[in-house]
Amino acid sequence: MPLLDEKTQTQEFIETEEKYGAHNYHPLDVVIERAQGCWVYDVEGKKYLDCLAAYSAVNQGHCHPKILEAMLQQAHKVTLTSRAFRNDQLPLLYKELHDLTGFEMALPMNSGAEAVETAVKAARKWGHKVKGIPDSKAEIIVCANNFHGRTVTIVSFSTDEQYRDGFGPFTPGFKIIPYGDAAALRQAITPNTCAFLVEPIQGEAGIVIPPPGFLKEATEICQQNRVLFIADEIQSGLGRTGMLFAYMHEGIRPDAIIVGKALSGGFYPVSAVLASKEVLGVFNPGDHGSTFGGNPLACAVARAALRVLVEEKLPERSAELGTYFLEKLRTLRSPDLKEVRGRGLWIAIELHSEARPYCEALKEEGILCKETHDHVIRIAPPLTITREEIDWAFERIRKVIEKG
Ligand code: IF1
Repeated sequence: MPLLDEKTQTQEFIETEEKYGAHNYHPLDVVIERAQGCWVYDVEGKKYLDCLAAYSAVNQGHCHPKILEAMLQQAHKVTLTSRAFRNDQLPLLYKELHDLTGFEMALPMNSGAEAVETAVKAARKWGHKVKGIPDSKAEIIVCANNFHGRTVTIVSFSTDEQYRDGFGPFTPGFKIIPYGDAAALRQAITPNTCAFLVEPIQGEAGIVIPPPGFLKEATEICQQNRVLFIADEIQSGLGRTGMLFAYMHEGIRPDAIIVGKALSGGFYPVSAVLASKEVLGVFNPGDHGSTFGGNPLACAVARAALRVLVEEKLPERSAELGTYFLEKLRTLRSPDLKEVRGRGLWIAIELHSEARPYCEALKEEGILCKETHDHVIRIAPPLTITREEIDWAFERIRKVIEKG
């Protein structure tokens, strides 16, 4: 038994982090030192089932050996050439993204927000140069309760006051409609509208699934008005919802999609905009770029991450095991339980009270998950999770939820 004044390693790390780091997060007090598959291990040697998967960036499971191997092999060869020269990994990633998704072209970036910014620039430039919108008049429609990243332009069209507080002045040219409201979309379109940017399922908002038919009607409205339909699949994509992309559940075809997070399996920031030649063809040399965008290390990692998704049939696993997990969670009984919803292995447990205490209690049971928007516990494990691990997790979730 340590002496009273002896600090645990966890406390030491937390104090150092709190002392020298900006406080832009309120993380759970667990200090992770290694991870493998669905499990993470803290500095005290405790293990936890990871039910957040780094906000769906490790769909392939932590430290997947095949992605690690690809990263190490490439790192021994060349990591960064800049786009001033060419490299032997980027064209291969382009081809593999085309073959997998059917989109003609890609523009590679690093973080999700950078890819969203790239999509905004592509849509505006397409609006001005191809659709013929008067210069600097292009408008983009987004949905209330969206989350597309943290840059000043992106929070310019956020409806979350905290994400905007103190960060103005904001970028103009965006209109906000209620999520799921096709009539409002039709109403908001003007001759200057160049794009509709939407999450096929809203993640940060609490895994909010739009009314059936909304996405299909929205794509039809966009086609009728020559407005680009852009799906942000950074969190919902790459198998999370039980299909390769969430938009596929609705039988639609966006004009462009934005990918990130699991595009690298959590090894490295890799993102991209995928679209037609008509859209990405608006970029001329020198229009747009990034020091690390499309670097050979990122491309080698992304190629391996996509190979794992396909070879291990992770979208199919997500569909099968997500249905299994959701059915079990729907047997939970508690007066504090408002709704259990989800698609694939992307599940929300919505409560009447605050979700954070439940997340703290789940941590004590060996499960790591994160509250979103106060009342929702987000359950999003790596897509490599097994039935046995789901059963193990369910017993502990039931203990915490039904104890109340
Ligand atoms: C944070 C949640 C928040 C995203 C979608 C773009 C981005 C994200 C649909 C930007 C990023 C992350 C960011 C992280 C927490 C997490 C998140 F939605 F996943 F829960 F914040 F809302 N589009 N989502 O989900 O990608 O630049 O981060 O690579 O900022 O706290 P990024």
